[in-house]
Amino acid sequence: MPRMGQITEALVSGDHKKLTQNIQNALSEGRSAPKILSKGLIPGMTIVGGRMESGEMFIPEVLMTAMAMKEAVSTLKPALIGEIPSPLGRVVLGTVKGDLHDIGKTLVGIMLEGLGFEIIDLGVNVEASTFIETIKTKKPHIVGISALLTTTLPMMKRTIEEIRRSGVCEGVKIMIGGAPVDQAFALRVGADLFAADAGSAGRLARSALERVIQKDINPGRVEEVSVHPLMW
Ligand code: B1M
Repeated sequence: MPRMGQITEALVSGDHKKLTQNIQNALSEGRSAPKILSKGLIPGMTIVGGRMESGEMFIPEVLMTAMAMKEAVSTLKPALIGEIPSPLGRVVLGTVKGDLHDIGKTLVGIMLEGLGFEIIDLGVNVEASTFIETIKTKKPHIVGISALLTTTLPMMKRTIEEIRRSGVCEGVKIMIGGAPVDQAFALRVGADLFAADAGSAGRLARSALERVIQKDINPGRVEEVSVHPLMW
C-alpha cells in the first residue's frame, strides 16, 4: 500500500505506534508535512466522520483516532512550522462554548505560528467572557473562533455579538472557521474574516494584519481566500 494510504489506515484504526512510524518514514522519504496532512491524515478524519455518522464507529473509537491525530499533528509540527520568523502579530484562538472539537483549531494555530504569529490558545468550550477578558489583557490583532457542530453555530453568533458589544475589539479582527461555517454565515454574523482551512487562515491573517497596519481595512467586510484544503 502507498505510504499515504498506510498513514490513513493507521489513523483510522487509532494505531498510534504505526501512525508515528509511518509519518517518520514519510518525512525521511522526503514527503512534505503539508502533503502528509492533506493526503494522509485529513482523508483519515473524513473516513472517521463518515463512520461516526453511519454508526459504524462509536465515540470511544473516534476519541482514539482523535488522540492519534493530535499526536500526528504534534509530530509534524516542527516540519510544518520551520523556522519561526520574528513576531508578526498576536492571535487569540478558541473553540466556541459547547464545542469540544479542537484538532482543526490547533492546526490553524500551528499554521499561524509558522507564519510568525504569537498564539494564545484558549482551548475548547470557550465562553464569550473569556474571549473578552483575553482581548482586554493580551491585546491581540486577530481573534479566531472555531466551531465544528451545526448546533454550536448560534453560540458562535452570540459570542461575536458579545465581543462586539463589550467594545474591546477596536482594531481587532474576528476570524471564524470550522466545517459548518461558510462565507454567507460569516457575513450574517458580522465576522471580519472567514477561512475554510488552516492554510487559508494563515494567508488571510497575514494579509489582514498588513492591512490593519496600513489602517486600510474596511470594517465589517468579510474576506475570504481560496478554499483548497491545506494547499499552501
Ligand atoms: Co465530532 N462531530 N462530535 N467528535 N467529530 C463531527 C464534527 C461530525 C461532522 C461527525 C459526523 O457525524 N459526520 C458531527 C457534526 C455534525 C453536525 O454538526 N452537523 C459530530 C458530532 C455529531 C459530534 C457529537 C455531537 C457526537 C455525540 O456525542 N453524539 C460530539 C459533540 C461533542 C461536543 O463538541 N460537544 C462529538 C465528539 C467528538 C469527539 C470528542 C469524539 C472527537 C473530537 C476530538 C477533538 O477534537 N479533540 C470528534 C471528532 C474527531 C469528529 C470528526 C470525526 C473529525 C473532526 C476533525 O478533527 N477533523 C468530525 C467529522 C469530520 O470532520 N469529518 C466530527 C479534522 C480537522 C483537521 O478538520 O476540524 O474541519 P476541521 O478543521 C479544518 C477546517 O474546518 C478549518 O481548518 C481546519 C484545518 O484545515 N477550521 C478553521 C477549523 N477551525 C477553524 C478556525 C478558523 C479558520 C479555519 O479561524 C479561526
